[in-house]
Amino acid sequence: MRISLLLPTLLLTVFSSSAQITVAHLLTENLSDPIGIDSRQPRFSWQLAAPDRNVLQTAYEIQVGDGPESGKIWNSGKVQSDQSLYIPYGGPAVASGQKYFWRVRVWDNKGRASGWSKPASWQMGLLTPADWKAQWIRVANEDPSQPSPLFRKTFIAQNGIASATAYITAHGLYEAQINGQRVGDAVLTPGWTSYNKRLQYQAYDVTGLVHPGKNAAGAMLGSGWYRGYVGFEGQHNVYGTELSLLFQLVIRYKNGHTDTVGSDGSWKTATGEVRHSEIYNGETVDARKEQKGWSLADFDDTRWETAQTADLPKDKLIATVNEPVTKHETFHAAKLLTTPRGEKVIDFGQNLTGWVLVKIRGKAGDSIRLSHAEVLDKQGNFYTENLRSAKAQDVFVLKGGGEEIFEPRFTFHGFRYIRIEGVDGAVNPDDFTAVVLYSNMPKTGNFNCSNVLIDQLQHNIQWGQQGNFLDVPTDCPQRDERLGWTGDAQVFSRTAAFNRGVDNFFAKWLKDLAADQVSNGAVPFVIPNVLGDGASASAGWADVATIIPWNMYLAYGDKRILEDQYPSMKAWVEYMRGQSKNDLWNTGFHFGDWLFYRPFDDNDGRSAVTDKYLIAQCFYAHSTQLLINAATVLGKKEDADNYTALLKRIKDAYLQEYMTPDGRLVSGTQTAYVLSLQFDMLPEALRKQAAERLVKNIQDYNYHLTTGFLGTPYLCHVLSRWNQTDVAYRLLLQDSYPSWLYPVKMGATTIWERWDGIKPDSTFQTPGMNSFNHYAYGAIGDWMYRVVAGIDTYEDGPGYHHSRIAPHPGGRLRSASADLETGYGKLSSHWEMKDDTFHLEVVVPANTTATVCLPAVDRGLVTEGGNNLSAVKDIQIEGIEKGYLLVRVGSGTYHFRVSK
Ligand code: RAM
Repeated sequence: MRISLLLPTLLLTVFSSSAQITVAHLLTENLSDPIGIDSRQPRFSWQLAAPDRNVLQTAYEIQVGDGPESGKIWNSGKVQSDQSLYIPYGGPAVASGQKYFWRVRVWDNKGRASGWSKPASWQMGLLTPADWKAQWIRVANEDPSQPSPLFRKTFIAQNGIASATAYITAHGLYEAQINGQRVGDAVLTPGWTSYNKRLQYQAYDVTGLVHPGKNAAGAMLGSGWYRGYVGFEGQHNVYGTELSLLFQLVIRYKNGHTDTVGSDGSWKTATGEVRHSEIYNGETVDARKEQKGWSLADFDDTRWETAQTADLPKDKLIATVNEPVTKHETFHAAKLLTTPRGEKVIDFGQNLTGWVLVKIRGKAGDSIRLSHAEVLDKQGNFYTENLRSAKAQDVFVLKGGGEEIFEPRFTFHGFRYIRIEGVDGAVNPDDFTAVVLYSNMPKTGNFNCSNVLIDQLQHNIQWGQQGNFLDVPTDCPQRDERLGWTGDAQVFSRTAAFNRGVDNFFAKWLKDLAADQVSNGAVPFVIPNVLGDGASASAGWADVATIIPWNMYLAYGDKRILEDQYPSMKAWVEYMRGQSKNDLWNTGFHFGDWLFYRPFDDNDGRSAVTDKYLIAQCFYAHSTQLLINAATVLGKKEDADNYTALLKRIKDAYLQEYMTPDGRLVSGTQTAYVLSLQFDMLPEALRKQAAERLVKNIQDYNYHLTTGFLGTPYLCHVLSRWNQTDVAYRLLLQDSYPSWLYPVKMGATTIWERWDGIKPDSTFQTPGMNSFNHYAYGAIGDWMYRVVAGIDTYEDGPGYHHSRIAPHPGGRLRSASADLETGYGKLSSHWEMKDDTFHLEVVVPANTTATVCLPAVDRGLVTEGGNNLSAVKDIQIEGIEKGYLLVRVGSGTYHFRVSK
């Protein structure tokens, strides 16, 4: 009895005195064991873990070798450094297609050394055009109805296979197979880039698919973004008219030999069951035309035609840096309905992006047609008018003789409902599964609180992100648009970086931005640009060029995005400078504060219209400020000085043109005051009264926001910065139009494009522009994480190297929590009000520190882990700021209590 009581204490002592540090979670270029890396100096990141508090790394050693255990290729030696993210490889030149292994060990501030980590690996891509032995191939005479072509080739592999890697890309979309098995799990490959300038290939480890003896490899192609319809003006063939394939398989043998099987004039081609596909319009699959076993070695291809080689460029090929689109959640029918019009409709309960997998039985030639819709109308009928010209229909034709399974490949839809046509008799809802598609970004953030409507809002924000991060950040997934709208992406980017790991996603897209930037520096409305160079340079849209690099730098602490994007950032600021007269930029077309509040009955003149050139000048200043920030981080002193001088002139010109001497702005809207305050446009002395005017305006609208795309993301932040968090909470909790919770109350499961997509009388906004899956207004998520739960990073310790935990209880919330997987590990802030006592649990990852802001003015009212604050030796009191007690902590878990 005595022993058993003692044991836990004993174990605890032993455990803490010998507490070990470990190192894990090794990433190369932010990816786990990636294949196909372009960077000749790949960067390494890892995480430390230790059970005790205040752990900081003081040194590291990295070994790189050609096998898991060896450091033969490069040994960094012991490097005194606290850096644990993005350390560049420093060894001899890397070789194309070569696989490398690395491991790391670290030392900490308590004199401990970790053991070697488990090894991680990466494999280089094909680094030069000459590494591509394969040739581009295509179909000699394509059928005008554009069925998907199949290509195949048999080959012999020898004994002793060590590894096999497939490098594949296409003009169009591809799905590859080897010996009857699908290659990889990515869909809609090769993704979407500015194809004529940058075309991604994917690299796959196919060692398990290739065997000694006779094998077959092949691929099927679809039109996709390459030549299908993209854009709302009927554009198609934007990048070309013909589909082509580039396929290279490299087999390495244990004896050091390699075999390369590449697409060339010996490949065979035919068509199969995919008879037509378009992203907007859907896919037609006719199972009767299936070429069963078409990628098996013994398939009879004597009736297939010979593929034609094509002299197409290989110098634009790039490895894939972002996570590919893959399948995620699946949904079963929540309800089967017969609408008033008598149509059979399934409700999946969630507005999503993806497609429907169907199990079905019938006779050869029977067909089923699925149409997709986001909403039912007021009468309960299937509503597709807001899809505009996008047909969004999949048609499956049966071959008969048992259960058949259909799933499209080269399309996607934005939908919650499907209409089913062509099934005689009863529909079995279990035969239909909605499959969700999005870029495979790691989930990093969680936010929840005691208010169920706010939790639903967070759910809608996440689903808005998932539905629109499909290789590029799209505005919407359902209508004939689905384009990489720059304004939408910039307003949502900071929120996006909380919910999911979007560093590689945006790094890739920003390179397309730089590639498509007009030679005069103008940034297109959409990236990849399918609207032409004239469709560019709108304030708040084009500023994506400066805003996203800076936001990604803050969220991930990676300087490289600033280095890579710096010329593009600067070119955009120079564009505005070139357009300005006397430092005032007041020319050109601008979307303005897109979709701002307009009353239903527009007769009272209360529309919240903000002068577009006032907005342009604010963003001119903001982009210039971000360029100065980037120049400072990158040590470009001369640029920083020059742009600081320019910024002063931009602000002077602003005041002269748009503000009265007493501090009134020519547009008295929320957005005008929000942008002026957020971007520090006003002299210090006039800011407080500007904040008061903003609050007064909000009160005049009875605590409703009236902001559009550009004012909304900053609205609550500005209120909090001027100590008006209570007003911000009133806006957040507002549930009548216009507000964030109005759509939630109307049953939304994603963020809507417009505040009033469905009006209070259940009629719709104009079908010409009414998406129910548009993430821009979801930008409030950033305020929920950073202010409500209170997780933020200091700019001089970006990527949460030095984080700020500053929860703001309010809005009658009893509790709120946020968790974030940072580069260093999990950072959390969970707060709860219990009997007048404020409880805060904070988790800070190793190798970082945090400043915790506790809502207390007197340290005597605060305890941590039950002890009075001054008795806790590993917590440092930093002072009082705006009614908060600031304490500095190192890594570890902390339980604070603040009593009244
Ligand atoms: C529409 C969409 C998009 C927006 C542009 C200006 O096409 O609403 O989100 O950025 O307009």
